[in-house]
Amino acid sequence: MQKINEEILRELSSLVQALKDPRVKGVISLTHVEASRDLALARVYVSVLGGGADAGTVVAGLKSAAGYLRRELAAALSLRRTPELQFIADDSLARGARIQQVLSDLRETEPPRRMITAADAARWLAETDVVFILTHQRPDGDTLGSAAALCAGLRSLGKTAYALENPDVTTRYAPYIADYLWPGTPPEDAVLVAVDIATPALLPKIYESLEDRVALVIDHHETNSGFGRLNCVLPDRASTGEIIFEVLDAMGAALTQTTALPLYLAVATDTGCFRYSNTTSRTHRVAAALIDTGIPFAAVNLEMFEIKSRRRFQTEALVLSETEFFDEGTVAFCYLTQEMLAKTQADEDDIDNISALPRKMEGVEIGVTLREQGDDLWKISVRTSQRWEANRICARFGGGGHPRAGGCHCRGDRADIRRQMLEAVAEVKALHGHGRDSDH
Ligand SMILES: [Mn+2]
Repeated sequence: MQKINEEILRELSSLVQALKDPRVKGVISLTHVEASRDLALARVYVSVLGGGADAGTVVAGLKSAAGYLRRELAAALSLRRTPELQFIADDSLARGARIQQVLSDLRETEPPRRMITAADAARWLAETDVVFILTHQRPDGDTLGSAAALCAGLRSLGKTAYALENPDVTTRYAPYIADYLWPGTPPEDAVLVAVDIATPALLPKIYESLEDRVALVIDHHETNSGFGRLNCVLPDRASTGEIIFEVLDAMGAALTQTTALPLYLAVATDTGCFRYSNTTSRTHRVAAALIDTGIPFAAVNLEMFEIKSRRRFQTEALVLSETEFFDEGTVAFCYLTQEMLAKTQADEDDIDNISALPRKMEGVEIGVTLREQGDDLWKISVRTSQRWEANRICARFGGGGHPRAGGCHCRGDRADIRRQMLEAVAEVKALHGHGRDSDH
C-alpha cells in the first residue's frame, strides 16, 4: 500500500503543479496520501505554503479539479482501480519552520532525475572513487559484459569497482564476471551504477531495496524509465557495451584485452553476432577496436552462437513439436512448458535465447514464445520482422522492449494466454503495420 500511496503522491504532485487555477498555483505542497485498501478512496493531505493563501480556498480549488486529476491519474498509473480523491488541509504543517523541514526532506528524498550523455557519465565517474555495479535479472552477455568491462576499466584508473553478485549468472557467462564480484549487499555509502537495466523491476529480487540508491543508469533500452539520479540512456546503441566503450574511452582508460573481451561479449551477444538490425557501423567500429587488442573473438562467438548443449537440442525438439502457426504461417507460437523442462532437465543456460526460435522459421514475421513459469504465470517473448513492433504488442500486457524484441508477463491457463496473445497480435497487425517487406 505504501508504494501505491507514494506513486499516487508523486504523480498527483506533478499534476497539481501544472494546474492553472490561481487558487492552487504555486502555493501548495502535497504531504502524503492515504488510499483505502480497496482503492475506492484516497485522502490527499495538502499543506499551504507561504502566508498568502488560505487553506479553505486551496482545498476548494483542488476539489473542483478532482475529476480531472483522477482521470490523469488513471492514465498515468496502472492501478486496478483509481480512487476518488479527497483533499484535506494538513494543519500539522501550519508552522513555517515545520514546512521548511518538510521541503528540505522532500528535496532529500526526491532528488532531481536527469538524462545525461556518455561524456557526462565519464566525467561523473571520473569524480567517483568507489563504484558498485548492478546487473539485471537473468543476466545476459550485455549486462554482465558491461559490468565486467566497467569494473576493469575503472580499476585500471585506480578506482575501486565491483559488480554485485547476481544469483542468476549461468555457467556460460560466469567466467567473464568472476574477477569482479562483490558478495552480498553493498556498503552503505557505495555509489550504485545500473547497466543494461531498463526498469527497477528488472533488478535481481535481492537488490529490490536498492532501487532508490541507483546514482547512474547506463542503458540502451528505449523504454528505460530513467530510475537513476543520472541516466545515460542511448537507444541508438545496439548494446550497453557500446556505451561502456564510449564512457571508458572518454575517461582515458586504456583499451586492453581485460576490458575488450567482456565488451566484445556484450556487443556480440546483443546483436546476435552482428546480425540483428540494431547493428550499426558504429557497432562494427567498436568491435574492430576490440578485436585489435588481440582478444580470442572467434572462440567467444563459437561458444556463444554455435555450441549448444544436448539438453538444449532436446528441449528445442519438444518446443518444435508443439509449435502453432497462424495467419498463413506469418505468426508462430512456441510453448515452453514446465513439463518440457522437467523432461529434458534443461537449465536457464540451456534455454538461453530460445525465444529466437520461431522467427528462424521461413515466413514467420511475428514469433511468440510463451514460457510457463508456474502458478499460471507466463513469460511471453515476441520477436518481429521490420513490419511489426514487438514492444507494441507487449505493451498491451504492461511489458515493453525493443521494436524487434519485446517481452511481458501474463497470467492465466495456456488456452487463455494463447487467446489473449492471438488477439493482441491481430490488433497490432490491423493497426500498426509498416508495410515494408519482411527482413527475412
Ligand atoms: Mn542490452
